[in-house]
This record gives sequence, structure tokens and C-alpha cells, in this order.
Amino acid sequence: MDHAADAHRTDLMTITRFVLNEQSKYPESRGDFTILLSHIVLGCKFVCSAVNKAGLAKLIGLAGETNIQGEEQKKLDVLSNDVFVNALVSSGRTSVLVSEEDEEATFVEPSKRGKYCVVFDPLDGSSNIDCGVSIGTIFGIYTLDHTDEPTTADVLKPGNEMVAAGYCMYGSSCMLVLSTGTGVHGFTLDPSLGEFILTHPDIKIPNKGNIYSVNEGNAQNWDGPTTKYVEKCKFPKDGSPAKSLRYVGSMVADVHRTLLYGGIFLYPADKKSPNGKLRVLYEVFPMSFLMEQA
Ligand code: P6P
Repeated sequence: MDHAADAHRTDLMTITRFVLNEQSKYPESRGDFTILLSHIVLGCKFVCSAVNKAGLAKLIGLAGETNIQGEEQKKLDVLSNDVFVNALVSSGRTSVLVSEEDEEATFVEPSKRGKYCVVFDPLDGSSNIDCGVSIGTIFGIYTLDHTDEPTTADVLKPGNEMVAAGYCMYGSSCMLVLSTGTGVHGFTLDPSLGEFILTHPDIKIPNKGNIYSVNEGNAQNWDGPTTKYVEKCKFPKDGSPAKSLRYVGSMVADVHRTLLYGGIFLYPADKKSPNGKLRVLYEVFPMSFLMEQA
């Protein structure tokens, strides 16, 4: 028997065990982050299950459809948002929540407050569900560094002030990629166990990549520098091979591929989206935090 393979089967590094190991490096830690993360993991497991059923939604009237009683079911992104907000509030470890789905920030009632503030997009790319393209949840975590009444100022901070960030990609498999500031690690959901297992320890983005990822359909709206850069990808002047274009149109999938294979993913500001399309606080900042660690 291959003992290494056997060990992998019987000495599982779950995400909870991994974070507990990290926590043990900080004796003063009370385990608040571990508890917070366990509630984020619960949200990801729920969304993974709901997304997998979405394909059946049209048959059995699940999320985003009308069921046989004619009741309008919640759209999957709204359902996902409700689950994450409820999980984060019930963790008792958060004070401010900012979701891409909500107009206003959620300020947790004093009796349930904790020292973390979470910004998140509960289901990014949900328009891709019907065609089975990978979609995802993106989150970033700040700490509340005061005991006063929390305000939006507690989350309107640079991405590099986050203490953790990650995403969960719902695709052919469900993978949660997380950084707590010391490296980037990938955990794959084992549906038979209901556990996220460490499958991609210490992910490092390749120094050089042969893929560029951008929506070429926006080319007419790009500014000069963007146009010049993309031209260089397609028609390199230094004799190097042209880069390959890969663009899923689901940020989590495009970022995940870039993280593993290298290259560049860009959604530059342009004449159509002068401030860029991706939301800075709960899409760009968490992903930039991760990329800096990889
Ligand atoms: P476009 C999905 O709707 C999303 O917010 C991101 O996941 C994705 O990267 C981007 O929009 C795609 O935008 O304009 O290329 O369809």
C-alpha cells in the first residue's frame, strides 16, 4: 500500500484544520477568525449545492424560477446573499457587512457584533448560470480597529489592509481559494464528506504566462495605452510568440485560471465604463489581495 496515498485519505487537511493550525501560531488568538471562516464556508457549501441544482430549476421550479404553485422563487444571487448575510450575522464575529447585492451596508446589532467587517459578492457572474459557466463568491475581510459605533469607514479602506480574502468557484468542482496573508491555498469540496480539503497548498502564480484575458468586444472603447498593450499581446515586435486569448466572462473563473496558469486578466476602465465594470470593494480589492500573496 502506498502510505503517502493512504495518509492523504486518512489524515485529511480540511480548511478548518488548516485555519486552526494557522491560529495556533498566534497564542493570543481566541479563534474568532476560525469561527468567522466556518460560517463563510457554510455559505459556500449552500451556494455550491444551490448552483448545482440550478440546472434543474426550470424543471422543478427552484431558485430564480416559478415553482409548481406559481410562487416566484428567489433568484439565485438573492438567495445566496440572504444565506451569506444570515451566516455572517449569526457567526457573532462581524460588525459591518457590505454586499454587492445590497444598496446599503448591514450593521450588525450590538448583541451579535464581532471584530470583523466583511465585503463580498455572494454570486458573481450569476448571468452565466444558465449556460453552465463557472461562477463564484468573492469575499474580503477587514478587522474593526476601534470600539466605537461601526461605520462604512471601517470597510472603505485599501485592499492591502484586508486581513484575509478569497473566492469560491462553483464549476466542475467547488474550490475555495483563501489567503490569510501568508500565501494562497486552494481547498476542493469533497461532496461525499461535505468538507473542503487542501488540494492546492501555497499557490504561486507563474512568473510568465502566455495568456491574456480581456473582453475584446470592448476594444473600440479602450484608451490608447490599453489598445497598445493588447496589440503587443497579439503582434509582439520582439519575435516572441503571440499570447493566447482566454476570456470566460466570469471574474472568478478568469482570475482562477490566471492564478494557476499565469498571464494577465484585465477589465480596464473605458469610454463605456469610465470607472471600470468590476466593483472595487468586493471584487477587485479581494482579488488583488490574493494576487499579491501568490
Ligand atoms: P463583460 C460578471 O457579470 C462580471 O461582473 C464579472 O464576473 C466578469 O469578469 C465581468 O462581469 C464580465 O463583463 O462586460 O465582459 O460581460
